[in-house]
Amino acid sequence: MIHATPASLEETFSPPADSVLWRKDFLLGAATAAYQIEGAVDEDGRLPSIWDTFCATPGKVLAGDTGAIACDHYHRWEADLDLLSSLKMEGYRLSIAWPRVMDQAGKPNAKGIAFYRNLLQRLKQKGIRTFVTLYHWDLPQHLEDHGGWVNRDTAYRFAEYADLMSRELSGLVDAWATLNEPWCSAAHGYGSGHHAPGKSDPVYATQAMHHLLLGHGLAVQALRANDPQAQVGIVANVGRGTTNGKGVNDQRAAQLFEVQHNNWVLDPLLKKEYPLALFELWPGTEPLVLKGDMEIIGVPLDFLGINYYFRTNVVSDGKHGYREVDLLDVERTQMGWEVYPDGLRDLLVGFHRTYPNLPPIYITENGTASDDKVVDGQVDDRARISFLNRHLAAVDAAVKQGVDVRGYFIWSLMDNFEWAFGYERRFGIVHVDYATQQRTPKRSAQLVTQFLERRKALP
Ligand code: IFM
Repeated sequence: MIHATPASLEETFSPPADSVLWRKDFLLGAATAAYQIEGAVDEDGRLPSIWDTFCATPGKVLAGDTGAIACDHYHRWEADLDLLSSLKMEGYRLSIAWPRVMDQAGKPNAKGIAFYRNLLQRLKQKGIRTFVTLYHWDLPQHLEDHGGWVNRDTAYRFAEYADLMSRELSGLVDAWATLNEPWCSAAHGYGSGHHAPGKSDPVYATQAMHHLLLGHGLAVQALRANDPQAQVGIVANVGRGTTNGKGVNDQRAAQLFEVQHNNWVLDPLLKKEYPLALFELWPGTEPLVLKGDMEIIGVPLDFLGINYYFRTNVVSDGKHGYREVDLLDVERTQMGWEVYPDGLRDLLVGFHRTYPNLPPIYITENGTASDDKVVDGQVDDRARISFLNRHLAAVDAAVKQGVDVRGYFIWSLMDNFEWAFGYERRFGIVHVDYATQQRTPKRSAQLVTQFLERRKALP
């Protein structure tokens, strides 16, 4: 059964008068990522990435979809930025495709860099604040051929890439994020194999995570040196784990779920250590950590990006771990993910209590997928409107409990390539017809725009 939501939440976007959303300094924007929208995978010297390889491997991506064309943003970027500003978005989170801007020897690719420079200059002219992620999963394939993130050398190559980008684009970026969701890169890319490069070994996963985080710490040093005015941070996906089990071990199972999903990333960044419980779950997977690594990883951050989507119900597996058990009778998105706004509030409040050095937070992704259709030129995405209303209320509740949240980016600006799910799942507030590349703002986009106009008009 799908629980009905009050009509007002589905049809209007009107936060309560005391909501943080009305604060003009609370940034509202939309997010995308390079591989998911750009296309043009072999133009202007772009090298193959692990996602090109993964997509070309039969059975890895739904319907055999690839990012070869995606939203054709590489050719349509000017119109897309006009669309973004017509929606009155105040912030835009995008990512740079590493394989577009550096050749195999680490030399700059001028054409690829020019693409991002032009884009960022245009955003600056439009007064839109830019959050730029350096790594949103598209590792150059030649680095994977040498072991990818399981090879420590990749962390140093990543720092060189960060150094180049922050020299080339200094002054154009408001906030740099080193990595997007290292959890997904490590756990899906090297653990389950559901994402590129499709490796499947828990030892690889923990070692890859360590090198991702090391690369992050090294990159922060370069970013700060080259672009001192920009904010520097990282983006972590977090998941709420709860249990409907009644035993003591079920509570522990829910904790372990969060250790595995959240603390695995946040503890090294904010406490300079890995959670020991992780290695109780996965005995024998401790990564090789060299002297000084944790100091590099734990470098202070200007902000932490949080991506939140859903809650997972778990019970004890009868041994030392947990197993996932789907709850019945809950509202789910096109991804099958439970809609659970309280999870966002609870996690934010929990992080605020757990980490005394928690930096200011931006919600760098939150949103929902639905099977949206254009009917008479309109897209009525009321489930998304309701989702956004409820999750923004959860953010507001966390702020009222003392959490320093400074902004929120809707995932995503437009429908795009949803990784292993190809083009079937639609996360955008703008509909994309992939046959014609026609963009149609959905009702959610129209309502958020109206809200931003109202907010801007306030004294
Ligand atoms: O599309 C992805 C995005 O690239 C990373 N965070 C989750 C989104 C939805 O799955």
